[in-house]
Amino acid sequence: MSSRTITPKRSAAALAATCAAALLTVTPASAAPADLGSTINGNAVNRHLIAFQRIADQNGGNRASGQPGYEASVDYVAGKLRGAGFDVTTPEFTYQAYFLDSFSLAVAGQPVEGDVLEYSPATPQGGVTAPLAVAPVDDTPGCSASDYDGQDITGKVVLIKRGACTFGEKAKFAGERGAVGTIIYNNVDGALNGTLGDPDISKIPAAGVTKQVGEALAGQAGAEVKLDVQARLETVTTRNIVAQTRTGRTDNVVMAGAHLDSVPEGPGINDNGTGSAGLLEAALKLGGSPKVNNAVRFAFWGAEESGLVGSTQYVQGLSFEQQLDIALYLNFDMIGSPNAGYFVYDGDGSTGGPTGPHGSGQIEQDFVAAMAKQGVEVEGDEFDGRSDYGEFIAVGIPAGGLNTGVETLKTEEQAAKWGGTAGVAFDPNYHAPGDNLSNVDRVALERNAKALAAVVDGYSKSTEAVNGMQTRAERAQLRAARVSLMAQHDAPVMTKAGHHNLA
Ligand code: DPN
Ligand code: ZN
Repeated sequence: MSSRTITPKRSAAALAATCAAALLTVTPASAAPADLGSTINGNAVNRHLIAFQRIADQNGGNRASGQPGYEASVDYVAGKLRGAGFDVTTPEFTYQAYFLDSFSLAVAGQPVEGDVLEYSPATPQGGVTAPLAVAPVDDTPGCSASDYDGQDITGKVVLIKRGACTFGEKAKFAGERGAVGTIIYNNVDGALNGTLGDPDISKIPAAGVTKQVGEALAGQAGAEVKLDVQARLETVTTRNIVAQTRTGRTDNVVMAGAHLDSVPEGPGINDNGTGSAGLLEAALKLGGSPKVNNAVRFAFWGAEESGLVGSTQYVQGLSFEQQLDIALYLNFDMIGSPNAGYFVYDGDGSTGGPTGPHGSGQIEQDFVAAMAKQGVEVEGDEFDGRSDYGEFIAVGIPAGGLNTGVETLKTEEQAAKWGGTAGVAFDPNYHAPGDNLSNVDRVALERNAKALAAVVDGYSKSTEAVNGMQTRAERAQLRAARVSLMAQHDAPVMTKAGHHNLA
């Protein structure tokens, strides 16, 4: 095992002093050098969270991409990484962001509780007023234009049940048959929280309502609907941070990332101050020129909350050879949820979700072991496409990582195993103003940060267990096979963090 610090040449006097100091410690001479995980201290990680909270407080309460709180977060993180001697760049990128100015929905003169679907076109000023039509409720409601064969929906607002295809497709088909708007209702309890997926799919405005509201509206065909959406697309310029060690092989890079942006609604301390803080602290402890076999590249992503934009553009901006230089990718998004669970991305598909690229099962095992070492039993978490590993696995790069749970409710069994409260979300403040410094589980944060550092440390020495003694040609072949497999299956995923585009 290598020591983390490079031992400088020392004078005889300094050496004598060091030896004397060593004699005073209880560490046996044979003790292995500390691994990176054991150098991580929860208070040091928390200090970065305090910084993010202050940055949000000084910048309108958020750290969202395109906003000053994000820029200040970049300055803080990049400054620390530069200070630690990393090779740091902050590549800029742009994207189209959807801004909603106002939304209202009324049926038969009564206001109806609902929300816009992300990327819904705006209505004219003053909204659209039209009679309500109800799409047939079958196994594939509104999933093809022929669903409207027996019905004239021209000039109407169509009510469609969630299920079987994307919201974007439902809106598109209704628009093709002449509808002037659509209301999509949930098929499970809770808000629909939907996105059309992209700004071009639908020509007609789209609203989302709960199951209860939708079922009530289904009995009101012909009633007058007034839907008013004032929204716009704007080009946002923002950046990622990419910091690499100056040592280690650059053709077998260990990559680890966390998104640094928050949603506009709050300071984003758990989501994802925690992942950023843990990753930053591990980088600072590793240092810019460690004695490693493989270079380590840390990424702090921008615009994750706008649809995984920073990580996606980063991966797509690399040539195939540059992608091949990346041995694996590790992701850390929410690692201090206040009602924490302990989740490791399910690389081998054993929980029933998609299997990660070749090697992802080994990464899963290495995280399981790093948590077990701290006495924590974990559960597998599906690669559901909701965080920045998405584009890495799409191009066949083995991936893994940790999270402590999002909006899902903790079960009795999980509460018995991990503590916390059953029937309450892992993070009740997810994407809300309450995602602040008061609502973090610091024990979970420290454990996850230690595991993060331990696993990064291990791979900086060798990735053989993940990729084998692969030749470059073998690696290329495996990744190409993976990409074509993904294309065949056309795996359904959520395209925006927390915003379903699907049934
Ligand atoms: N991607 C997270 C967000 O930023 O909203 C939510 C999330 C984290 C979902 C981890 C799944 C796993
Ligand atoms: Zn988020």
